[in-house]
Amino acid sequence: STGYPFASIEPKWQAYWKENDTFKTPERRTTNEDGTVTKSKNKKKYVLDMFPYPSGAGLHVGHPEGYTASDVMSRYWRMTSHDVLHPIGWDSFGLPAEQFAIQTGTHPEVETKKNIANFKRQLQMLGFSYDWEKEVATTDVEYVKWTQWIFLQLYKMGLASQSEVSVNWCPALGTVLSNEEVINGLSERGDHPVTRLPLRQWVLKITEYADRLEQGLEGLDWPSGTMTAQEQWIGKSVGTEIDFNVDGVDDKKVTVFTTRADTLFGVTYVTLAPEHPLVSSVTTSDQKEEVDAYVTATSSRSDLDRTSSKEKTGVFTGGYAIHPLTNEKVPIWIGDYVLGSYGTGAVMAVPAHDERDYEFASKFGLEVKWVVEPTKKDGELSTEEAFTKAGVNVNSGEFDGMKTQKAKKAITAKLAEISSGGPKITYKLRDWVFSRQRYWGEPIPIYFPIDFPEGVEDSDVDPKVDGCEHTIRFDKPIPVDEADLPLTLPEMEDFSPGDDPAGCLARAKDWRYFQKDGKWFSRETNTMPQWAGSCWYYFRFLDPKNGESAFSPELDEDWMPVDLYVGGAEHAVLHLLYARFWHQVLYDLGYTKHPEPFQKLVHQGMILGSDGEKVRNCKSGYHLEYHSSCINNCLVDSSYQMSKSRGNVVNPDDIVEVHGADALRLYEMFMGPLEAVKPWQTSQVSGVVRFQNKLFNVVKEAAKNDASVEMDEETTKILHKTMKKVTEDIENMSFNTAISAMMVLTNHLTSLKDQVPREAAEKLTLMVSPFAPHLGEECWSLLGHDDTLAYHPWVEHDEALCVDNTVKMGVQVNGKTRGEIEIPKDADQEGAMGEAMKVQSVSNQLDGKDVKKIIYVPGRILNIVAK
Ligand code: ANZ
Repeated sequence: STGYPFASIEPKWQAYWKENDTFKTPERRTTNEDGTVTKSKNKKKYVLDMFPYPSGAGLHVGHPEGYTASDVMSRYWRMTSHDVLHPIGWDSFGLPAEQFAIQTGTHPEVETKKNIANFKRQLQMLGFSYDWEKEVATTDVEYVKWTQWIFLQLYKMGLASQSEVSVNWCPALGTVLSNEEVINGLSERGDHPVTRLPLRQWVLKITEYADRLEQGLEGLDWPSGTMTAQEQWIGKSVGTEIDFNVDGVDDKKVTVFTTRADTLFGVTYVTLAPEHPLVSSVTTSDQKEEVDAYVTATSSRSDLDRTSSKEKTGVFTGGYAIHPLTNEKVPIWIGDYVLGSYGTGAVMAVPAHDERDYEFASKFGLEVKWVVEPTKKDGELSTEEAFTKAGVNVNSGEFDGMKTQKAKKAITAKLAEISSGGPKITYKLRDWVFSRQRYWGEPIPIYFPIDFPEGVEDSDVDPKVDGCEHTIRFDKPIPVDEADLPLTLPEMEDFSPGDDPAGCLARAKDWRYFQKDGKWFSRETNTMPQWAGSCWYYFRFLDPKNGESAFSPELDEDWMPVDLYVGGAEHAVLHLLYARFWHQVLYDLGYTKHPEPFQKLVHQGMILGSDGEKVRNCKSGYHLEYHSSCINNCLVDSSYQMSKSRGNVVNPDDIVEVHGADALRLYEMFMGPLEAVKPWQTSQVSGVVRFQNKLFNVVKEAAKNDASVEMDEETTKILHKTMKKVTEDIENMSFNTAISAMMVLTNHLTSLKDQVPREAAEKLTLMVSPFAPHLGEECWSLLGHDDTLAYHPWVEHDEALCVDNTVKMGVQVNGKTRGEIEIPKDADQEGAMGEAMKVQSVSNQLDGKDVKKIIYVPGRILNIVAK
């Protein structure tokens, strides 16, 4: 058998698809001559890949894994009468291009364009069935325009505002980083030191959508791990708010948030976060020095640090709070285990029933009051540690004897009755800090008036000139007129952030300062984070050339929501949360009819290298956590994440050059279940190459035959079983098992030598085509078709031909297996023995012996006892 000449065949079909617009997205509605509209009768599938960041390194073998999976589904759905939208584009703003620009002086746009061209070449080389007419890049001026337009909608809804935020400022990178981007006080990218700094920032009020973001998850077909991660990120907490008056300070009260109102009688002190606004009013003069020192000492610690350190720290303020039900005085402390940004920034401390409070109280010798006891079946109360489980109330006055749930309700109701509190829902979710002090992002379309000293006229001054005294009125933001969008970036030579936290655009004075109706204004110099562009690209794919609006309502109706979204789990939590937030806002504004953007979500598992950074050390800790079930798998354990520094990155270009695109696609789908973490083994690519060659040769044999070569019974059965299995497996996105089934069929057809029936070869060709589309088209044409198979109806099996009416069973002689027989399922003992005696190894054993007993359970056991 000869090898399959992929090197000439693959480019040929790629050119064919391009020339014939094979993968042009079908119109879902057409306007007839009489003005009526006809809608497509087909079902639709919107198949979306998480679009790549076009890095300088080009595609990584991890990219084609997800892209092949979505391509298989797109191709399969086209063959099963669906209208398919399968677009791709570029998430092309971001730090690396900017860093490269700073180092080399090349404009980030130049580098970005070059990288996009390379990525595009690679994706086309892999034969993905994208509709390239839909291509968009988040850096396209026309795209930026609509990203800015969405920002303005958020602004008009009151969902975008400025605030002084204590941010993670990284001087080396010259930018603010999110909490997730800071690990142990260092930037995730580059390991530079990070400090806390108050900075004016644009903030998007995602918290106003917390409840919707949580509710909306219901009904989505997403991996449970990602669902849980989103839920945890949103962190809905149902509890009670309780007011404590402050002793001797009449107009002030400390409000706490608790999920354990039932433990109210166990409160022995109250703890404020060091940044709590009441700290100075409750602190007595004796304690002031100590309190001030503590507040300063803790101000640089991150929330993560504060909550994760075992050793509790704190100071007494000297002040007291009044218990709302007992009127007892309890001391007010400050402790940094209480976060300023969660709940109310204050807690009622119940050391008997909360571990953190217990540790704190033990350290500072504070009182512990037990107010919940275990129910009888749960055993005795131990006073050696906090009892944090539910139980029965004691020492709680009228609430004694109530079980935890009931006590929570009763105490909350009582507090509401006396106007000292009530039920409250709190979220862990924080508002989204949306400003970046960088060049390579979308300018935020806002400007501010400028004040000059008394008596100075705008016409007399120029704020661009050094030394021109002026004040920018950040408190009076003005949105750019929608008609003036896009607001483009200025040309600059030096893209480095510098040490001005206002960002490098602050130096682009000709861009920043402008006059309108004789008045001077200053533009916002912050840009949007990279997340912005990826929040709505799936909408723009519907309608990438629309100059009038971001996308048309008809196309939204025709194609949304995304039916299948494929991408890595790494970015999942934040990207999906941010995108869903924007989507819900656009939904509220009536721009989309669909409340959620992504109906089904699938993550491809990471592909590991055979050398390099161990997955266990994965910095984000994410893979360890997310794939905890895989970590015990020895393959994963001895494999490593691919990284440039370890030199174990497999480049798709190299694989394609040696084995072809289809081999790479087949290998990536054959490696194992799509979602599993899998090690790359270049040596195993030869397995799928052999399959590809065999399949090609089988088809060549069949192509020589006419209808006189008929399907024998065995071939018919194998074929139908394979068609059933491959169809079901694709539906379940179980691609590796689909490929195995095709391998079995191919081996069988190979054994028929030159007697391969055309029917079998055609069906096999259709089945393999979503996986290996070039091979599929080539075989299809060899079989005499002069049209693409991309829209040919998918194979259909006959259920009756798929059931097995024979069974294979082992034959034992005196309890030892000696051979195997295949007999009809309902064969009787005589029939089974007849077959067994034909098996040489069985008859040899029985030679010269008397059969004493036969144990036969149809389909299960045939044991012959002989002496
Ligand atoms: C009293 C109490 C008694 C509590 C008890 C727990 C057990 P989640 O589920 O995370 O919402 N808490 C409230 N605000 C806090 C803050 N800003 N920083 C740190 N801790 C805070 O947990 C809510 C619980 O976390 C609240 O209930 C409060 O402690 C604490 F036996 O109040 B609890």
